Amino acid sequence: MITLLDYGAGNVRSVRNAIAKLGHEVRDVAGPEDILQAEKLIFPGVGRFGSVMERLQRDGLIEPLIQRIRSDKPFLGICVALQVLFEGSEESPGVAGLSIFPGQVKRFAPGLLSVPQIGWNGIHIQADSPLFDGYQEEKLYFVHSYRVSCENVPDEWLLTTTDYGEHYVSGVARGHVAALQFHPEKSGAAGLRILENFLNLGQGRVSEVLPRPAAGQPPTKMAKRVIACLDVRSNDRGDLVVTKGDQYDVRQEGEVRNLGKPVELARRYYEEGADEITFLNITGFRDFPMQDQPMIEVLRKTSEEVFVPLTIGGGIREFTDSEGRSYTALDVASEYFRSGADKISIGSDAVYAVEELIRNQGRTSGRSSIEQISRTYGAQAVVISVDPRRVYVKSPEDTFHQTIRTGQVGPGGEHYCWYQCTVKGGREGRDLDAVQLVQGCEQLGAGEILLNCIDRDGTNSGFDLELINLVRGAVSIPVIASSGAGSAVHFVEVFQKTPAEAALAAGIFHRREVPISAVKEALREVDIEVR
Ligand code: 1PR
Repeated sequence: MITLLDYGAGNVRSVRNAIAKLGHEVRDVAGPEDILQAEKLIFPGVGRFGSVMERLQRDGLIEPLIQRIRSDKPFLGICVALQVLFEGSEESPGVAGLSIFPGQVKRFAPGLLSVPQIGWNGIHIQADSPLFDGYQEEKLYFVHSYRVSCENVPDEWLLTTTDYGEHYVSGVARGHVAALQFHPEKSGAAGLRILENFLNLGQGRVSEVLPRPAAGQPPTKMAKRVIACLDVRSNDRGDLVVTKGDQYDVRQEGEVRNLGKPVELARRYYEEGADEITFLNITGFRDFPMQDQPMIEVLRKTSEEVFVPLTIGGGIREFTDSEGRSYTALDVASEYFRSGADKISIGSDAVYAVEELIRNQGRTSGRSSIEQISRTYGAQAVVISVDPRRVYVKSPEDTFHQTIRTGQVGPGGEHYCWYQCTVKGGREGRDLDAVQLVQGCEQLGAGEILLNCIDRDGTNSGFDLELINLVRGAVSIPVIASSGAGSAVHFVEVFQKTPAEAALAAGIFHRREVPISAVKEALREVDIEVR
């Protein structure tokens, strides 16, 4: 029997599902006494440092947790649950952590690498531990902006280290207590094995031998991510299907194209090695997702079988239903997180939020969907889905928007273009450009950009590299290149010619034209790091 500390923030369902998949029963912590009495306790840290500590405080769990860890009872902490073992964090100044270890958890230093770190990185194991029985140096999934410094962890606790611009602690363990920065429940088969090793430990210790700090290890490397995207909507018969547009037009001969069932396709992509799966509820701008139970059901079912990160977008905004009940964007996002999403993606509402930010001359209100969700769940859980379209102009003076000189000449012989943001699935263009949008969203607290391109969507003609370079150069958060992939070579091109952290495709995977393994193989051949 495994006891789970679910304090109602973020995606705890994935950990629950992973434990169930491994054949163990899960019990929830119902009160402080369970913390002390549980045979094995898992603390899946999701959300911001401050909100995690606030909930622990509210539920009277701080002292029992400290006592449990100090008395060396089996404990596995994940992600923020590693960070709360320290005195505090730059993420939530003034909030005290559990203070098992000294020092503050700090934000990754600004530099060439995007923050948050989102994706698959390696670990260096610094102490023998049965947690890593069977581990074959696979990459594991990390998602965080703050990290533990090596100098704050006593040698006898150091379990693993990782490199991301700097060398930091990605795991601590001693006796029966362990905490990991990466997410084993989201790290595919490799992560499930680590989790299983913890579940099967019996009375065994997680760290048996004194550490041997290794000298001269090459830095671990972050992989470029390959993401499969499923655009989902109801067809005219009311069945929820995966569809695919051609420049966002998903109908062929009047019918919504049907490329398969969402859960089945997601499972297939997981098995084929997708590093992440994204669902976009493409009619979410007009339907209300909390009444759209099939989509939530898709997420629930998928998260039972797919152990890589799941993102869901579509319809995340405030809403009043036909009975006059009001929901905030945070309510909608929370429902998605509870149903198994690791990240949510906001499209139309992000455009409106940045328009308001500009009207307010850059002053934030604290009320936008991005701010609300980021405050509770952390920036790394908030993706912005951008749906831009090229607008060609004869000269940069013809618009106040940021233009580029483009290698792809416009229909009237124009050599310049800007990227116009759209809402409602590309149906409505706004007076906002892609650079204004992403910079505004970063300011409001978004953690990642999913950069679509209406001109390229479904064309198989390759990613819009000019757009990707423009946008990635304008922000310090990771960018997922999307729209236009037609071959494995297009993935090589996007990673060689732009700094995008990830690339996403839909059509070629749905139609089985290019397997995910072929994409990875092509990247490996040119020494691009992949999982
Ligand atoms: O505005 O917050 O409700 O979110 C709606 C979401 O639905 C947005 O993320 C928006 O991008 C998406 N969306 C709306 N309409 C469409 C459509 O296609 N008619 N899909 C749509 C966007 C773009 C990508 C696609 C890539 C790769 N689809 O998701 O998967 O372009 O395709 P490819 O590899 O086949 O070229 P809100």
